[in-house]
Amino acid sequence: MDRANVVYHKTHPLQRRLLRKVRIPSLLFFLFVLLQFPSEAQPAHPGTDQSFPENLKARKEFQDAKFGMFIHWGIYSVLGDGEWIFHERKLALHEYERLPKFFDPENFDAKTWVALAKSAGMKYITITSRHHDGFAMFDSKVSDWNIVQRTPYGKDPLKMLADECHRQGIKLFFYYSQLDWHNPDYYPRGKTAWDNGRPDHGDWNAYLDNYMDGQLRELLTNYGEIGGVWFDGMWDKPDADWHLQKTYALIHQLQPAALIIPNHHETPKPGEDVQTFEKDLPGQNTAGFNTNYVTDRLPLESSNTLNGSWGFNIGDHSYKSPEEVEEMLVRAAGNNSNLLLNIGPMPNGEIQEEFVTRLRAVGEWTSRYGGAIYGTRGGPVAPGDWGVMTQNDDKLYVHVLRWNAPLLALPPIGKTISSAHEFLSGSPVEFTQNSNGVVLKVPAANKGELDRVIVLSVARAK
Ligand code: FHN
Repeated sequence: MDRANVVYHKTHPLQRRLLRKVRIPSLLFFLFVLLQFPSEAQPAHPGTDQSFPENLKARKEFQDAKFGMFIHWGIYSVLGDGEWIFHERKLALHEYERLPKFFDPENFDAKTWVALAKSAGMKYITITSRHHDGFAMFDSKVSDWNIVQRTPYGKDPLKMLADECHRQGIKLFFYYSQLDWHNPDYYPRGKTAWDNGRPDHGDWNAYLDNYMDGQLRELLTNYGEIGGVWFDGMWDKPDADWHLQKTYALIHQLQPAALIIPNHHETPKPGEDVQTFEKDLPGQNTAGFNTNYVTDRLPLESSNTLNGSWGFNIGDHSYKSPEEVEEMLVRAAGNNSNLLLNIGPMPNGEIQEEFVTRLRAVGEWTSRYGGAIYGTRGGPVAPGDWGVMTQNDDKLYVHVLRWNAPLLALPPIGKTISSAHEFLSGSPVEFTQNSNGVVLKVPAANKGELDRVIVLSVARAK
């Protein structure tokens, strides 16, 4: 069904005959029943209006996936100093517009990128289709400010990536920056504005309805099935009318299963499918710009960087170790969230060795521990410094991350445990359970063992 454009047809003669037969009291009753249900156009709660089955299925698959690769890649990588360089150096338009001429990623190989994500145990990829510089990394007809028309490379890497993702069976999401430092119609400008030579006027409606929606239409039409759109940048103009319902309806009309993931750092709004948290676990807000509110209606995601940067940063050596990434993944899962882990490829199309080796090491870990992560949900016990719990069907997984004592006491879990064993070895684990909770005899950690996982078997939920 076309959910964006609900068309009211004229009454058919057959309908007219039927209507004559229906008595007024039954009509009033019908109207009363109808009013008991929230209409699609005006959802009762934030984010609850996607009731169509493809979308609900996609949300569940997203939650099951747990681990994704975030890729920030654009012409800014040429300068090797992150994706904000246009803004940070306060460059003029005509200066930044020289950059595409140096962008020629001759070593880009979609197959290698997708294979790397898979080897890390990542189940989806989210790539910048354009960042705040507004430069489209895809073949866009809406403007020539794009990779095909402005760079010597002249090809569409997102098309190659999408095709490869389809081939290798991994979902592809497009990051799309609503904030635009290049287009004059991004006006009135927002918090991050500087004088880069754009005129002091512009057509905001044209920017949203023609430019942005035009590009989104391209992304959701020309690249096959897409996992969804990851929006960023609304925080630049928090009080503006972003025509969100129009844009969200367009996306769901073109691809009902495509998930809308907005990084606006606010409470989810109608039409959104996932609540995402930047550099934070849900609700923790250590970064200072996320909301503390955590929805219990939508899938959750936490994004973070493998070093300290999103876009390629030649001087950033603050790499996270594989163990740090693994702990992030476990803690995300215990918080009922996915982890979207970022890398910034180089301008030649290669992914730097430091990322590759770390991702492969994480992959070794996920290949052994993935059974206690993928397809699970967080809980039932709330996460703590000691560790987290995940669960599915008839299994509860206790991930012991920081606990030196031989006994671990957990609060009541609401289910009767039939047996307990170590996840990797299968060796039985001693436990007691009563109305006060559960006490586990935690096996001693092997050298370098990050996550001691104990499996509790319980009765399957009916
Ligand atoms: O400004 C961007 C930043 O460059 C990066 O894309 C991150 C990713 O979550 N989001 C923005 C800041 O909220």
